[in-house]
Amino acid sequence: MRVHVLHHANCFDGAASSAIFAAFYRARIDATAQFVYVPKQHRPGDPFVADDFAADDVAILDFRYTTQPRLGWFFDHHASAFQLPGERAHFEAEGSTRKFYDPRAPSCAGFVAASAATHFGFDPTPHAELLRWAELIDSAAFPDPTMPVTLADPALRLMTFAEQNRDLALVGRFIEDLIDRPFAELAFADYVADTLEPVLERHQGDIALLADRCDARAGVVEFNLLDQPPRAYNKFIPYYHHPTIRYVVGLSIGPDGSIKLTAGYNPWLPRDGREHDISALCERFGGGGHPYVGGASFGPDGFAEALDAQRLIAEVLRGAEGVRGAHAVRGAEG
Ligand SMILES: [Mn+2]
Repeated sequence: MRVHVLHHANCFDGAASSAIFAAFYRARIDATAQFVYVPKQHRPGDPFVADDFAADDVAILDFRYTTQPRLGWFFDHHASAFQLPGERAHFEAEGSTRKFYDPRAPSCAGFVAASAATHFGFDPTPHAELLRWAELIDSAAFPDPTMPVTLADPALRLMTFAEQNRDLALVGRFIEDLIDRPFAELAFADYVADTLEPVLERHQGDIALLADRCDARAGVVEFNLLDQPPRAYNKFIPYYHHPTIRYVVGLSIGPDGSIKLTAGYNPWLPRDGREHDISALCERFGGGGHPYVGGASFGPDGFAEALDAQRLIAEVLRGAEGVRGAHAVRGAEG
């Protein structure tokens, strides 16, 4: 039995969801199943290719739904799970007992564990460390921006490995290791340490670069790193430099050479202080994500389009300051 595990690429929750799913599948569905872990990147239109479904069984974890008839399992918690016409109706009409969606779940890994426990008798307790950190990391519930920027904790080293690793040969190995190796050991395994060493060194440079590039105005930080080499940045650095900013909207060249727009609401501010659905703003530009953090990708020659998108999103987010001010005035009068 060959199982394709299509999961959100370069995301700790995507890797953690895959580990929990494989542990569950071996325990409750087929102990001898062979897993092929296929990382998937968001893109406008249909992000899947025919090869994704060339297996005996196929799961999608922490990533978009598809009406593909070969899809066997689905677990997601993204607000943007259903983007193409008819996808949500297809999911609801099918009523599959193996496809699960809950946009309120703090992490997909936790959602897989809870769903598999409830519906298939899976025991997730051996994976408590993985699940605890997946919940904390994916909901950005860090006590302060220092934890995810200094990256001193083993779990934060593993998060960084998942986000930065570009060696496809290590994707499956890392997911399998997440199933049964303690974090304190895996975080310093040779292949993890080798991958992290240059990443952490460059990260120190990124902290200095973003101190210089973050432009904070009316509650919104914008940064533009389109003149920098392709890479992924730690998304918490702007909040480390500007701990009280409301929103961040940035542009960079992703590791695959595409232009990445990232947008977020400060995770250290009260949840109910957010005036905008970041996912919906990003969907206007073919992207997606969660209500409080999202992104969009543009082709390597999409500079003008990406700059327009950043400006428009930043304007909408800044506009909220005016709206809130007006309400305050009206409130005072009324
Ligand atoms: Mn997730």
